[in-house]
Amino acid sequence: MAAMKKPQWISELQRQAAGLGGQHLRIGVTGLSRAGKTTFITGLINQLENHQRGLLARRAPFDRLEAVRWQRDGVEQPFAYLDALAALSAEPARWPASTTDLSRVVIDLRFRQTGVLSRLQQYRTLRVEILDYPGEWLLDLPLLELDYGQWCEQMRSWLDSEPRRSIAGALRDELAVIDPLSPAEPQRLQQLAGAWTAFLQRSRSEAALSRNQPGRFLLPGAGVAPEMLQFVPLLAGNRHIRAGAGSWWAECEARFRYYRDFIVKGFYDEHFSRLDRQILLVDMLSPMDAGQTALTDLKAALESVLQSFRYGRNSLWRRFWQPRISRLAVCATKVDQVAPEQQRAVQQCLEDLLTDSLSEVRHGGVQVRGFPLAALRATRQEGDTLVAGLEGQSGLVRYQPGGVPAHLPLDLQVEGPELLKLRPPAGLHRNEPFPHYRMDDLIGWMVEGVAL
Ligand SMILES: Nc1nc2c(ncn2[C@@H]2O[C@H](COP(=O)(O)OP(=O)(O)OP(=O)(O)O)[C@@H](O)[C@H]2O)c(=O)[nH]1
Ligand SMILES: [Mg+2]
Repeated sequence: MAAMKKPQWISELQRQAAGLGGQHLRIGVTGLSRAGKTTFITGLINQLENHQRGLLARRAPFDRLEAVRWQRDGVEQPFAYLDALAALSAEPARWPASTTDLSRVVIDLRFRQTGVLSRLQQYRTLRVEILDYPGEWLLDLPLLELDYGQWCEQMRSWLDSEPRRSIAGALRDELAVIDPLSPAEPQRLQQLAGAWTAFLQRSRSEAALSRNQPGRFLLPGAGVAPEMLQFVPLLAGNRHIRAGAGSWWAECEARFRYYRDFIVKGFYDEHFSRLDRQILLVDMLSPMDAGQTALTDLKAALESVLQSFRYGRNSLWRRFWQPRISRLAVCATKVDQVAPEQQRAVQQCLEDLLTDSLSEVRHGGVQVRGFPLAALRATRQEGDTLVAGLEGQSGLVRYQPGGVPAHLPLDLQVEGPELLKLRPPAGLHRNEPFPHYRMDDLIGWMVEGVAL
């Protein structure tokens, strides 16, 4: 019998369906320095690559996932997945290195179609795009709203209070005595910019502070000329100053403007434009451990990052209303450091910290959900103790993590659990799903609602 010719309308439908088959999902992974972004992205690729063996296998639409391809060809600055894997699967295992520049992740997922649709089109593809970057850069977003004089005022008020006042020490006085209208001294300016960088480093390492600006002083990234990073806040200045060419003020202001309008704006556009969904990763446990000032700074830092959404013509806030970002996952990271029954309390403390910002985001029509997350579980539970390896040591330790309050008190005074420096678990391999907490729930929620 001769093969039946396919009616033309079926061919046309097939052609259209093929055109519709490729979907894009841009996920913004937003997190301050050390929040766990790189480990999370590595874990995400690992869970997707091993979807058949992990918890995703039982969850729609991943039960129809046929193939996963981590794309490198044609991707500018691809994410160093293999380097991260090499560190994690080393003997002894190491965490991925802290990020020093922007990189991109592109993952293509191919889903099998079922039922009637499968006649028209056998597969649908989803391209997931994510950026990784040093967390320090995120803290520059609020600069988009400031001019140089306002920034100087803000820095003066930050340096007036502890712990920044003590950390800055003599630098604060040096910056305060400079007359902004006097002629600039390039060599001294260079020294002061170096001293400001050292101040930011100490704020981060000694006091666990989050708001360390300008972030590129800590991690410049490629393509930023070092001389453009030579400016400091002139503490005697204010928003009303106007100064002639060649003055301290003019020199610092010009570089501040370049920093704000090209470097920060460029990153903002790259990170925040065209996002479909967003994952906010927050290491809540370290600042809870460090104490009240670290928590206060974290709160202010996250609020200002979330507020960046509201500003500007190209603001996310407007897209929330449209709404373009339809889902925001808020995740307390590294919760494997506490007992499983304490993990929800860590998440609750994070949501307590961000109550106002999150209700504004919800008000804008965005779905918000919390996930106490561990992208990579470094601990194992045995009875009421946790078992894990410590960084720089062999063997395992058994310990009981301290308590986590059910809620964050309003004055942010908490006794956090004592944290140990854990190393990743032994025996990780690219072709086995990593142990984790709730990565499957999060990944499932991120793609929910995408027609696949
Ligand atoms: N126990 C545990 N520790 C984690 C986990 N994820 C990250 N960490 C720890 O947190 C550190 C920082 O994680 P990264 O993934 O490098 O964080 P990041 O947000 O990429 O940091 P930057 O690149 O510096 O902005 C790691 O070196 C680990 O010590 C996790 O799932 N569990
Ligand atoms: Mg990183």
